[in-house]
This record gives sequence, C-alpha cells and structure tokens, in this order.
Amino acid sequence: MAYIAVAFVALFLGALAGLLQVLQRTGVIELPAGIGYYQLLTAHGVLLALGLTTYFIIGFLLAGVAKTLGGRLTATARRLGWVGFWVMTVGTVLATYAILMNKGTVLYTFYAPLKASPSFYIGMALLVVGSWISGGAIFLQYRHWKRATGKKLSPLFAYMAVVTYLIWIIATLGVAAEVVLQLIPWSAGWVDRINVLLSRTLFWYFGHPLVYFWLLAAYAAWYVVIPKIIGGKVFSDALARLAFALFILLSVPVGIHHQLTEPGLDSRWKLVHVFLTMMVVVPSLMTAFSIAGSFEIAGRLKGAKGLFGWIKMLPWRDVRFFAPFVGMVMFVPGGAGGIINASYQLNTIVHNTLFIVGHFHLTLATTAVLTYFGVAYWLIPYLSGRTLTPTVNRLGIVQTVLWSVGMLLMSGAMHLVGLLGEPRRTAFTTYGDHPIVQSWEPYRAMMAMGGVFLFLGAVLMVVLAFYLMFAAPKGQTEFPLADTVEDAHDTPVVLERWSLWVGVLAVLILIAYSKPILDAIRHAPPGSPGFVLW
Ligand code: HAS
Repeated sequence: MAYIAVAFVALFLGALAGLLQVLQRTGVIELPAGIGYYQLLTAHGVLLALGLTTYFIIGFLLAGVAKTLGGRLTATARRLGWVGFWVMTVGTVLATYAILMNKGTVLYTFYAPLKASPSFYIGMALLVVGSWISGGAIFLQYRHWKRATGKKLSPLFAYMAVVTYLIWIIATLGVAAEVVLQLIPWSAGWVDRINVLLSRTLFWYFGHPLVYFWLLAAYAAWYVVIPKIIGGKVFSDALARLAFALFILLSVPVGIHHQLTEPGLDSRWKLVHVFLTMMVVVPSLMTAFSIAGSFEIAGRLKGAKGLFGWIKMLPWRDVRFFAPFVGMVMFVPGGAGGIINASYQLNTIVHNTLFIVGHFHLTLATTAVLTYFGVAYWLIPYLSGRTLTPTVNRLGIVQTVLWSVGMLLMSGAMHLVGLLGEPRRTAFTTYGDHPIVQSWEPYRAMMAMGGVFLFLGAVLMVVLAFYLMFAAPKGQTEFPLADTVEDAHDTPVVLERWSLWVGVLAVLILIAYSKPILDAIRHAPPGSPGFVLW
C-alpha cells in the first residue's frame, strides 16, 4: 500500500506539472514565478515515467506474489520490501528536490552533455538500487515457494511477476553503469569530459526494456485478472508464458532503435536492432489474440450466440474492466505507431517530433496507465480492507472517459502536428510567425484542451485512490485471479527454466551490443564538457 500511495502522490504532482507545461507549450499561458518550461518537463517525466510507474508496478507485483505464492510475504521478503521502499523514496525526494531547485533540468532521459547537479544523479541511482532491493523480495518469495512446494511451474501471475522483474534488473544494469561510471564522476567534477555516445547507448540499453517493464505489469493484469473480472478463463497458460518468455529474449537487444539518427553508430548495427524490434512485436500480437480469446470464452460461458454475440456480454459498466479495455483498444494505434517509429526510413520523418510524444502518451500514459488505474480500483480496497462502492465505480467510469478523451485530443494532435514537423522537447515559439508554424495552431489548441481533460482525470483518480485507501466502507475485496481453460500441467516446464532464457538473452545482448559499445569506447571523440543551458 505504501508503494501505491507514493505512486498516486507522484501522479498528482506530475499531472500538475503536465497541465502547466501543456498550457505554456501551446501558447495559452506564460509560466509564473520564474518556473522554466524545461524544469516542468523534467519534473513531469521523472515523476510520471519513472516514479508513478515503478512504485505502482512494485506494489502490484508484491501484492500478487504474496497472494499467489503462499498467502503472505515471508518476514525477510517483507523487510526487503520496506528497505527497498525507503531507499527508493530517499532517491526520489533527492532527485525531485534537485529539479525543484532548478539544478536537474535535464529531462527524464538525462542526456549528456546537459549536466545536472550530483544530487539529481545520486537520487536516480538510489531509485534504481532501491528497486533492486524491492525486487529481491519478489525473487525470495518465489524461491521460498518453490522450495516449500517442490513444484516446477509457479502460478501464472507469479511467473509473470518474475519475468517482469528480471527484465527490469537486466535493463537497469545499463543505466546504473551510465550513472555511476559516467554521470556522477563528471557532474561531481572528478572528470572534465563525458563520452556522449556511450552514455546515450547505455541509456537506451535501459530505456527500451523499461517500456516493457511498464507494459508487462499491464499484460499480467490483462492475462490473469481481466478474465476473472469478466467471468471467463485464461485462454492458454502455455501461450501466455511463451509470450512473456519471448519478452525476456527480445526486450533488451533493441535499444538502438531509439538512436537510428545518432551519428557515430554503424548503420549495420542499427539494422540488427530494427530486425529484433520487429520480432518483439510478435509477443504483443500473441497477447492481442489471447486476450480477445478470453473475451470470447467469457461471453460464450454466459450463453452468447453468433459470431460476435459475446461482445454484448462483457461488463461494460464495471470500471475494473472498462479502464483496462480502453487501454487495450488504444494500444492498437499505439503499437502501430511503434512499428512506424521502428521502421528505419520512417523514423527519419518522425524522430524528435511531437509524433513520438504522441506515441508514448498512447502506449505508456493510456495503455499501461489506464490498466494501472483499472487495477487500483480493486487492488487498493483489497489492501485497505475496504470495498469499491457503486458510486466510486461510476466515478471511475467518468474518470476513464475524462482520461481517454483528454488523451485522444492531446495525443491525436501530437501525432498529426508531429507529421507536420513540430519538434519535441521545445518550449513555445512561433518561429518568428513563420507560415508553416501558423498551420500548427489548431493542433496546439487541441493539445491544450486535451491537457485540461487529463488534469481533471488525474485529480479525480487521486481523490478516488485515497478515498479507497482511507474512507471507503470496510469490507472484503478479492484479488481476482482467473483459472485457465486447459490444465496448467500441460504447460511445458521449459518455459520456466530461467537459465535457458536468460542464457539466450545474454548471447543476444552480446551480439547486439558488444561491437557498438566497443566502437563507442575505442573510437571515442575527446568527449564533451557539461552544459547548463537553463
Ligand atoms: Fe515505443 C519511442 C518503437 C511499444 C514507450 N516508446 C518510445 C518512447 C516511449 C515509448 C516512452 O522504434 C519515447 C522515448 C523518448 O523519450 O525518446 N514502441 C516501439 C515498438 C513498440 C513500442 C516497435 N513504446 C511501446 C510501449 C511503450 C512505449 C508498449 C510504453 C508502455 N518506440 C519505438 C521506437 C521509438 C519509441 C522506435 C523511438 C522513436 C524515436 O525516433 O525517438 C511495440 O512493442 C509495439 C507492439 C504493439 C502492438 C499492438 C498489439 C495490440 C494489443 C492490443 C490488443 C487489444 C485487444 C482489444 C485485445 C503491435 C496487444 C481488442 C478490441 C478492439 C475493439 C480492437
């Protein structure tokens, strides 16, 4: 519950920064009190993309692992969970303080040669180290359960939690190396210059699997929780595990697709990453198939007839289903946008434009985040020993509509104006009233309107979350976990042989990264001094 509470505080602060920045960015307001656009943009990205997500996911996975692996966390796992929580929180407060003091205005990707104060980087390092300790709780609980039961296959939710966390640990090794070996010594003044290409490559080694860390927590809810809420079953235990196992293999060695326009990286390696990226789309397509299958099973169990009769049987008025469902639908264009980004030639049109910002507001801020909201409506009362009342359910539907309309307006406009050339990471400007920029005006107005809807949706969500934590009527709420259609014992045990999957991943990482990283070190330019441009 502590993790979930911090996640919603981060949502409130991040959404406030979001509202102010979208209104500044679209020319509606000028920021008061010397607050900078880039300062807000950094706070928004760090609090939402790194704070809200990490805290929510850890809270959700810990709760699910406790539920499915023995009923409660062991004493050691519990202690680790708390130590991780406090280390992460000290780090988050330190980084947020640096941003508020305008000493860490380097955006959430903290690209060198923009240079923040050491407290920003130390805060980020603590956030990561804390998350490793919390992850220790998940792995310990898993090992404890395996030893106690002697079973080869763990429950599906626990399997998904372990995969999600494995990806996080392997991915964060890259950003930890960047922060500890490059950014902190440079920012503290122990070295004068930084190898920019190396730092960005290490960042994106982390940055892309990061998006699957966000996504897989949502997928765990889609696969295991949603079928129970709609009165159905998991379409296939083996298929679900295979999709997750494929993410272990493919989510890491693809990061260079974020650097397709980066000079200094050999285009042959970019092509290898593009191929691997197209392959990581496959487990998402398998997921689309499985989830639609679960919907049909649920409808038919309730007596649906005809080819599409089952659609009517879905619980459209239940926010626990409705919010994640909207997230799923939005992932259809969101995922298609990802394939556009990953296509080598098309990337040159959309890279560094608002199209990319539109893409991640559909994928992260809609698909993943709406699923987290849907989960919060039952997870919070489950943890607080309270109930989701019909009124909160109705307000939850209103909240989902506010969020979805806001995101359609904002993200839709960002996609379109991005294609017309509007750059990302830029404060408001009319570029000297240039005629091309004047054609962007209607899209900017749409973005501002969308931002207002989103802020209202965020405030309502935060109010409902804290109401469910502290004030909703007392009672029992279940942790919904669906059964599978077939006997889960039919699932091949090889899907849970971690040494195999992690071993193959290690080989793929070596193939995809060793040469580009060696090149970045061996043929390094003299390096760059730091810049503080704010
Ligand atoms: Fe992405 C940039 C490529 C997925 C997030 N991405 C970003 C950034 C973020 C982000 C934050 O190749 C910006 C980083 C920055 O600040 O610079 N992305 C992809 C690809 C995928 C993808 C190929 N991204 C995501 C997800 C994210 C996310 C997921 C967050 C959660 N992305 C890129 C690339 C860039 C990029 C380039 C760099 C661009 C640049 O130049 O800077 C794929 O994983 C997408 C596959 C997904 C699908 C959709 C499957 C559909 C499903 C829905 C089922 C629906 C049902 C309901 C069942 C193919 C599973 C059915 C009912 C109905 C009625 C329809």
